[in-house]
Amino acid sequence: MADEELNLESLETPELVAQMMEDLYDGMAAEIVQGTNILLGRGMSPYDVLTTALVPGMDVVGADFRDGILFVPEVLMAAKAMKAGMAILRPLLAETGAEQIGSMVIGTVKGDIHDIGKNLVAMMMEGAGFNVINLGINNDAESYINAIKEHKPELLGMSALLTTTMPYMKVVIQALKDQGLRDDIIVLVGGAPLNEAFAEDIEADAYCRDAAVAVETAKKLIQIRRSRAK
Ligand code: B1M
Repeated sequence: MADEELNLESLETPELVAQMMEDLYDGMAAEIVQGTNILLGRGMSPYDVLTTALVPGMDVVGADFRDGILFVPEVLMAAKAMKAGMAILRPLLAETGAEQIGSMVIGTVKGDIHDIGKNLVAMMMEGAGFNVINLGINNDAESYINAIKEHKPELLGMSALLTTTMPYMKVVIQALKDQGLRDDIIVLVGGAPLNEAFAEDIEADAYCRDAAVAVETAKKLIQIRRSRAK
């Protein structure tokens, strides 16, 4: 059967998930929206839709981009399809949050326009009950600092996907120190090229491997800070 004739509704869930991974790869946003809605309609949780269909689909895109099989225009189409699915899941993930447990300013650092992972972290944090101020991409130190002064969050999250942009996180942390703000805020960093040693080196409070770890770490460090303040 040709792809355009494929009825997603007729597929069993495992086949539908596999088809969605292919559709994401091909940048077919309408099909991703339809598949996401079908899975939700079948009772799959928003988190499971995200982690079983969308994120693994993007992983395949990432591997083929690295290997020179896919190029920027195709990756942009895939990213657009991913975002179309995330747009459906975002309010649903946010709904699951209980009372507000803290707030976070988050953004991708200067020179870097990757935002899918950062938006995923923002969504999961909202879902866990955090108020999230999402600064978007390409943030310089001033942008982070202005937002921190305005919103007074407990947490700052920084994302970088490029080895050339990750060192900028250190510049932001130095700027926080210069402004006397560093001790008032928990700094979490993440992004594919980072690791724990890097986070330690730049004096961030923690490296978060993925969005779930970001939520866990945020909760843990806020709790520690609050119990110390008592
Ligand atoms: Co780009 N890109 N890209 N790209 N891109 C990578 C990152 C790359 C690894 C691909 C590759 O070569 N294999 C490579 C970087 C190499 C390096 O530096 N080591 C690369 C490159 C080279 C580039 C360009 C330079 C390509 C070019 O122009 N020649 C260019 C740079 C543009 C710029 O930023 N200045 C570029 C452009 C693009 C697109 C615009 C086409 C597109 C971005 C679209 C968008 O984001 N709106 C794109 C994409 C999509 C990717 C890949 C394929 C996928 C990234 C992604 O969305 N992953 C990526 C390959 C890869 O990572 N495998 C690649 C899915 C996402 C869910 O995962 O972002 O890792 P991730 O987020 C995770 C965790 O890392 C963590 O949690 C998230 C969720 O679990 N996390 C955090 C992330 N941020 C966090 C913040 C936190 C906590 C956890 O704060 C608390």
